[in-house]
Amino acid sequence: DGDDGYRLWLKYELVKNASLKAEYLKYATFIAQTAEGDIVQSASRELHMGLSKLLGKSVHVTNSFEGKSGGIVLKLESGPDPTQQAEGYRIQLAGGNIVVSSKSENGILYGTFVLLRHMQMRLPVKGLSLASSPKVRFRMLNHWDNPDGTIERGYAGQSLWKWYELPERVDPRYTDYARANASVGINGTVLNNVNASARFMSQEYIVKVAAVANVMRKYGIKTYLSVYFAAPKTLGGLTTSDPLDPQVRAWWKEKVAEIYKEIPDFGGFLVKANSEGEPGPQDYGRTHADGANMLAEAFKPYDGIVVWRAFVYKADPNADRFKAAYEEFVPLDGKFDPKVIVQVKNGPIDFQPREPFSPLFGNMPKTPLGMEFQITQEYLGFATHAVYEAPIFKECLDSDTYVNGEGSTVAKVVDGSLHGYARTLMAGVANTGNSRNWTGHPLAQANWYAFGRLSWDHQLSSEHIAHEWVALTLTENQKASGHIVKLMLRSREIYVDYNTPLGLSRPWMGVHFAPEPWENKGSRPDWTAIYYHRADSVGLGFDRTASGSNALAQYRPQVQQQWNHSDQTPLPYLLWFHHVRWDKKLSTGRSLWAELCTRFYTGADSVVWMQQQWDLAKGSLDPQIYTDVAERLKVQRREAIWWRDAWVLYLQTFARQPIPAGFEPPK
Ligand code: GCW
Repeated sequence: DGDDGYRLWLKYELVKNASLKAEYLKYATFIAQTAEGDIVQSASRELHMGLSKLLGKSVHVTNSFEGKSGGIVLKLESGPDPTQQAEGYRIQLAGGNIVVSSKSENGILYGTFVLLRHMQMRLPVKGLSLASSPKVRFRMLNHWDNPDGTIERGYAGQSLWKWYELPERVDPRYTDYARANASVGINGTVLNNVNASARFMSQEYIVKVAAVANVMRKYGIKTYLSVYFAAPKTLGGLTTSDPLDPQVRAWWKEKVAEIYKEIPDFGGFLVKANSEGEPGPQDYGRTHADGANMLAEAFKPYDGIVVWRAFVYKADPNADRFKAAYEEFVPLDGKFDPKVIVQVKNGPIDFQPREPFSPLFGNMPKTPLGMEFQITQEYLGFATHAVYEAPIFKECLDSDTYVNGEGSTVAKVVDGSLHGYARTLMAGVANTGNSRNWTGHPLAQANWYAFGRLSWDHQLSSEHIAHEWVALTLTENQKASGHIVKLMLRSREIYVDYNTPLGLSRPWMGVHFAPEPWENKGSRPDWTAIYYHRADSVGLGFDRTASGSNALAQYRPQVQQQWNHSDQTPLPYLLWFHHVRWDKKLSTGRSLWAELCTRFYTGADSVVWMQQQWDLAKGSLDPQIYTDVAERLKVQRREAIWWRDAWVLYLQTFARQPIPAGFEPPK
């Protein structure tokens, strides 16, 4: 029976080890659901289903456990406990039962999934004592899904949301989507693209959204919408969308009220404004703060929030796009309504395979800054390249901004501990679609999983998460899982080596897939690869030191020190900050040109190593999943060579040097 990947990491395979099974069965004589509510109800339903698969036993659900032992108790904690946040959970042994408790229904659900995961990982019950609270409050997915079912930068089929069937028909898959998210602690979802259609603000769509929200609610997930800033004009028929216009403000207030009538726990708005041609407050000479605060005012009577994106840059060939978000947003610090969170992409440009952290982090102490990661592989080979992203997320979160001295990591900015933010957020641009296996590439499921786990606890290691995911999803066999985890952990560096080594970025034009490092005349001046890599007869790379754009000045001196001198800049960041001569000798002993060639060639060859690791696991894998990944790795191998050759041949026209000995020149 082939595995179609639909069940993700929630497979609940039968426990075969007899003594372990006996241990689990000791606690499987009843499930006591001692609290009421839809979310707790979901928890006990999940537990019932999970145990029936794990243990082959249908465990009955009761609502009390007085004097009984040998069961699993789901219960709300009463009384103040400062160590536990509302959504935190505790799992303990007490009175011969496993007790899953929390101050909130959400926490009970999260604890239940953790208990199930514990059994999926085949860990003992003896001494069981787990407790955890999320480090970030809003943990959400951003879908870039359009009303016509297409997904911007989506590579796993069409949208999960079937707008034409809603609200009457509610696809059962929405429930499985909600289960998967809740199982990793995600508590919010923005259903539509930030390049937003005003249609989502119409009554017709609000009731459709409400039908999806009804499903999400049962799993502790709030529903959000992206909004089109000019909707008062295009949908409301007003003459303006000026955020300071009283009629415009009234329109949004009424709109938000309409939404809350249908969705009483609505999460809020996500806004892309004055970015890549989207309308915004600057169209009326107003600021981002004016726009965001107008929306925040409309949410005053409710719990909802406004998430305002900082992804902005202008089509100016003489400006450095790297600096744009900082320049527009830092002067607004302190001007935003408390309901606003500014959402910042991890890097200053745009989800490149490797970027330095965005200099906005740490520089807006009075404004909650949320993190935006991209789970979908827009710049990471779509659904044919295997790239495990946890190391990308971690690299950014662990970066030290030095804003309050050493140890002021990006993670501490985002989790609010550095500046005392009242509201904290981590968002991931979803990689889901209606492919049977959700993400197209089976290994891309790990990126969804990893995002969720890190949004809950950014201190988890990439390796820990990979081990978990492989055990839950692919195989219990230790040796096989060792090979796969190794493959996953190296996959990002391998991709960088054949795609954008040494700090190169954006070798692409519109589609963001094929190698296009050459100049694209006639497009926007900043939408051509040469704007980013600056190849010329002297060398390669973007000078962002004081002799160039001086973007480095946006960082604290300790950070500048790391990147200021080309001799000391770690090689992964070299060309982000320096224009380096082709013949310059690097710390590896090779010239820039030779080092580039080495990376392109070894990167492409390392895909063969990935194939070998995957093959070594073959005997322990489901044949269908094995074959799917094996075939995608073949595509990746072919495309890695394509990348290598395109770059090498192109850069050679500037470097005018032969391919170093030992590497077979492209034909
Ligand atoms: O990465 C770029 C993408 C656009 C995207 C934009 C953004 C949703 O190429 O497709 O638009 O970023 O993040 O707004």
